[in-house]
Amino acid sequence: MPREIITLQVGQCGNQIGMEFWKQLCLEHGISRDGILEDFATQGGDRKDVFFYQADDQHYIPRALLIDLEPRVINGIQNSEYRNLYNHENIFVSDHGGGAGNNWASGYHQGKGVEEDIMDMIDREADGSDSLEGFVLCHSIAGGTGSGMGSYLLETLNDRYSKKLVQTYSVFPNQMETSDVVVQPYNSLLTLKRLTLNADCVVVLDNTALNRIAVERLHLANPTFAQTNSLVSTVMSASTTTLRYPGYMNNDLVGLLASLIPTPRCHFLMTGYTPLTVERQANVIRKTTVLDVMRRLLQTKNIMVSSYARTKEASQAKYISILNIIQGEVDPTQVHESLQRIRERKLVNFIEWGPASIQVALSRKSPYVQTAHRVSGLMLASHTSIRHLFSKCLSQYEKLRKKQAFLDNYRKFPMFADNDLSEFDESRDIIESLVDEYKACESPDYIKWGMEDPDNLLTGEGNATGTVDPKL
Ligand SMILES: Nc1nc2c(ncn2[C@@H]2O[C@H](COP(=O)(O)OP(=O)(O)OP(=O)(O)O)[C@@H](O)[C@H]2O)c(=O)[nH]1
Ligand SMILES: [Mg+2]
Repeated sequence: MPREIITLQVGQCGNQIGMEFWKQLCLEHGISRDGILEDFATQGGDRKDVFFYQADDQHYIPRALLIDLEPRVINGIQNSEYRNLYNHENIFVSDHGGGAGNNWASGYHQGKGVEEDIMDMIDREADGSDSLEGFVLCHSIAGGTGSGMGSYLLETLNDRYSKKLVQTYSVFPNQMETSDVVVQPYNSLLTLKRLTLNADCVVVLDNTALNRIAVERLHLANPTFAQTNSLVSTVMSASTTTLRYPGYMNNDLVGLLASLIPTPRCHFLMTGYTPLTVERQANVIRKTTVLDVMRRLLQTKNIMVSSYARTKEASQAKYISILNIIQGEVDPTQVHESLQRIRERKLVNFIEWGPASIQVALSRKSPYVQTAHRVSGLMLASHTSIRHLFSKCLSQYEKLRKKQAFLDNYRKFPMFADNDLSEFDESRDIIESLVDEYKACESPDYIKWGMEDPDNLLTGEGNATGTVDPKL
């Protein structure tokens, strides 16, 4: 029985990374740009129905909604070679086409205005699946549409599909670039509240780290979005391989996430991938073994989140969980030996209140995509150093808020009318509590955290009693 997943790509970034993801999935499953199964790809064995459905004429169609408040990016997709891939009924571009102008409040408010149209599309897709597992949202947290409208959609999905999983691929802004959106700290903070309260799992894609990896690891002087997005699509497709190539474990998203997220609020994941290559770049061929791959996945330089590993405080940081998805020609005994070696060398610092083990899923590789490497690996991990990324968002927010900068843009919308800025304060409190919870995870007493101090039980769902979200 398929456990279908519906993807919502919202805003410029959401649609651009979504597009790359579908390109990669088409390649891996032997589906042409028009959605037609290639002659060489008919022997099957893979599960296309999780992410695609078939039209009456057997075309494969992505279970994807393309949503934006301005037409440019979606027009680009509709004029590209992939224009016949998507279901045109699943494309939503706002009538006025003006976007949300990097304003979360505008995106949120406009989201509310078009809720009915979008929910009709979502309900139609949901009705078209046999056993819907959940939703994946692709967006950036810094602009207006992906962040604000994305936030509104997260709240609505939580309400309407409360039993379904919601996972996001959330792009965090580049902290090194001053030219990026000036009000991004406001937009990020308000979105982070929804990612904390209304998502079951957030895969953090950090433009700061993606850029650094492109420069340092791939030797690209000025990486373009197309290049960093190819890193993103590699991660997105690798993290879904166990769902698309069924094996003996992690065949559905619930199973995949349950082992990574032991307590519901600490559901932000970091990723790492090796060996990395970018399209059209000459491949450096080297011998890859399982141990090499697993070792490299643990190196901070390969992690796609800026984890501030060089600060003193970071030495306290610990892994809460690790899942390595290894693809290629692998003998399970090599996995066993590699894990033993990593344990002996004490290469991983785990939390003390849970099972301190790296989980490994061996997954098949697409027979239609040639790679130069024998073995490749993706790491999905929950690590307490992610709190530094949230602290950074908080401190940037405080700076801007202290100056009362740019608040008028927000006051124009109902949520902030009459100078009511309590939404900002509430979001700040929730993120502060999230940072505290990750810090508490570093202590062996975490299980007791939040029990004595009622302030830490902001929502009643995020306590640390060791219970797993009932959905997981
Ligand atoms: N990695 C990556 N980041 C992107 C991409 N496009 C935009 N961003 C980042 O996303 C943030 C801006 O958000 P956008 O997605 O452009 O904004 P939007 O959701 O369309 O919202 P508005 O245009 O303000 O209505 C900035 O931090 C950009 O650096 C992309 O294709 N890849
Ligand atoms: Mg936009």
